[in-house]
Amino acid sequence: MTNLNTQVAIIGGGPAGLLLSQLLHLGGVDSVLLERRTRAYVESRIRAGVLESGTVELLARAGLSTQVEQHALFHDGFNICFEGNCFRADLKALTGTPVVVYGQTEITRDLYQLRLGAGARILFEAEDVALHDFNSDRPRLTYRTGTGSGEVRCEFIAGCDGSHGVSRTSVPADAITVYEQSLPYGWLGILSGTPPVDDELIYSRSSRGFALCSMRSRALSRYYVQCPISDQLDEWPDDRFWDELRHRIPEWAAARLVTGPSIEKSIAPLRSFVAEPMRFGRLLLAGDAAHIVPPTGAKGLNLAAADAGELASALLLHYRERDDSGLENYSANALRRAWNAVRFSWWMTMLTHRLGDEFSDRVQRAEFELLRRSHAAAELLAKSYCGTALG
Ligand code: FAS
Ligand code: PHB
Repeated sequence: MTNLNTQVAIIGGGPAGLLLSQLLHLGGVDSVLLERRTRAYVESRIRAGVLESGTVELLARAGLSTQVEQHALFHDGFNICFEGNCFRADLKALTGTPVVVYGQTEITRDLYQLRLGAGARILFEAEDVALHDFNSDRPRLTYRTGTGSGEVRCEFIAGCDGSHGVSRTSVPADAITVYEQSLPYGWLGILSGTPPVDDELIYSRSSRGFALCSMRSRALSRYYVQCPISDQLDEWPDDRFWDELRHRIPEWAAARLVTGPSIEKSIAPLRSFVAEPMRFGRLLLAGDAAHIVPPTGAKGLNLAAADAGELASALLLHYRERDDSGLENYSANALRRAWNAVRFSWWMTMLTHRLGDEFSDRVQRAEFELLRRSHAAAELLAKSYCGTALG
């Protein structure tokens, strides 16, 4: 039995857990992080790609400014296209801030390098993590690894273990309320070593369904097409994907499309999920452990980072000033951000996905025309996408 003592025990080594661990470390607060998978597995996951300026500032606070400045792409706008007609959301003119394209894969890799380089206590392949006594002032975790079982005695537990983790489900059912809405569709995404079709992202609503043209660099493209959530990857060989993508994006973009073998291929669900509250005594939830948004609004990773930043500040206030106001306000603040992101991501999904009925088609067309005619509508879209309109 390996017994560890720390101030904050963190469950989950994705963006939320890693960023929290790094910000606490820089503030002089000790943590132990338990991650179910190997480091290589976590770093191999291809997920988010677009960062709000607030997230970039948090990453800089965590010590990642050089990596972002050297490798990120800064975008002043993006295109939304409806049946081939495009509207460019001019983020720079409408909000004054760009969005930054820097993959979640890179962020987790950078944070693991920083944390492990600083001697962080990170337990990989931690199995059977269980939470105990988090309603007391002496919470603890038990776990098992290949070398045996162990216990982490701590003062706080941060549940950063994503949507299928153990933290949220350890809370008594009568102490938590879950809100959920899913669409019968998913995003079939591929990563390819090909140049992007444009310098900026293209969200395209065609009669055949949604498509997104994104990127990770000028030589690495990330594409998505809407598909039934029941589809299997083996139904989508590369040729079928490229052909479907070509039919769903504007002709000027299709003409520039460079295809190549997929490096990664996966299907992600279109789902909204919020658990309230996000604090239970000495257990605090952050990131996907508490909320999920459809990727259409590019909010998931940004929400996780915002939770980690706010939770780190609240814990540092507790330890430095014995002031618990940050902890007391954490859940309300994080939920306000989460519901704002759910609102926008749901709206963006309803606007850009083929929902299969004429009524929705007509509403989408009217919404798209409003974007083109109304400065106020375009401004709200831009500020929501950049995160400056969200609480
Ligand atoms: P994560 O899920 O990233 O990390 C949780 C960690 O906890 C994982 O490493 C997991 O192994 C670990 N864990 C789970 N259970 C555990 C246990 N019992 N014990 C120990 N560890 C445990 N967002 C976007 O903005 N844009 C996108 O395009 C996008 N695409 C996505 C595609 C997919 C397939 C998925 C699942 C999500 C996508 N997201 C996207 C959202 C995603 O980026 C999340 O918002 C982000 O990963 C949230 O980070 P975390 O909260 O740290 O959760
Ligand atoms: C991505 O590049 O993975 C990406 C970009 C924008 C989104 C979702 C995903 O809205």
